[in-house]
Amino acid sequence: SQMTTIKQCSINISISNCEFLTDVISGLTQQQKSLPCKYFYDDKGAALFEQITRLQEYYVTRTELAILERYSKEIAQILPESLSIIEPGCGSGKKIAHLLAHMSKVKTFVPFEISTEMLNYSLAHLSPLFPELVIAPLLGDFTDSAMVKQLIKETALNSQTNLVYFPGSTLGNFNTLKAIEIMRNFQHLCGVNGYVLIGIDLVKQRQVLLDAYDDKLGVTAAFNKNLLQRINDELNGSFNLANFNHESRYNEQHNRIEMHLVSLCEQTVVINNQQINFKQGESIHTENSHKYTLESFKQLAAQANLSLEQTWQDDNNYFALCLLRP
Ligand code: AVJ
Repeated sequence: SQMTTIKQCSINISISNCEFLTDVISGLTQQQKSLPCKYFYDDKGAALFEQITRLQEYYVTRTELAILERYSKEIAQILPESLSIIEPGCGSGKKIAHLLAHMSKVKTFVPFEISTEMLNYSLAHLSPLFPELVIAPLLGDFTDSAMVKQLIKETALNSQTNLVYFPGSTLGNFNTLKAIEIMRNFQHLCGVNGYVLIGIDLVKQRQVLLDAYDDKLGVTAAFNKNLLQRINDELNGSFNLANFNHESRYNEQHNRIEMHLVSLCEQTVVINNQQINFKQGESIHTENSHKYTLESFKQLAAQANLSLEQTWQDDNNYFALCLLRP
């Protein structure tokens, strides 16, 4: 509850960091220590992720962009004339520019973001690029189903024909149940005649996956460890980053890449006056990135009442853009 959350915060940590602190302490006091991957993206983390997208080993971003560049005309032809695009978690609005450049039919763009700052940024960045486009920002958390229902009620978004665009294989960060819930939210958002376009990363050779999340230059390691730095900076943490090793692991059972931070020694870390003990070799699980087959994704989507209409892939079958309809 609100009361307990506030009580846990010491005076030198701002109230806005309470949720971060609560999540960190709760994650680090589990049997398998974990931290939510959504906290990777502070300014430093976002910049490191940008660097990741340009790495040799990280095929994800460039492959999706190539698919988009190659097939966006074809995709545009399938879609109806007067269309609004909703992008949940659009961030700075950089990705949508690629799609919009090929889709002259799009009348309205709805950036859907939890951060006001990012919404303002995307507005400022996109409006000069697309002066004709109506930009109608939506403030909220697309993973929160109650909030999405409320927003639909208030805006009547679902009475028009929308394309919900969710690129980057971000869906892969969520466990199966949450991924279904999120796709249900998309199904509600797009309207009965609408569309959902999702980018998914496909199952492939294990080593390709392991390397994509553990690059030679160590950028992904820095990205992973930056989470500990953020805890130090914002929550009075005492992590010594040199005492942890970045690891990418492939979990065969769940078809996912996991990122871990492995403690190199027995150590105690203090976070906001709370002690956390580590054994040597004990890990903090920091991220899941689920990989799909077209079949497994089709079944996942079906559970969200979405049917897979068409897919577009690269020549290596590394990545797929999937068009779904209610
Ligand atoms: C932004 C969630 C798509 O899982 O591939 C990249 C994040 N983590 N390298 C992914 C990430 C480590 C990325 N997503």
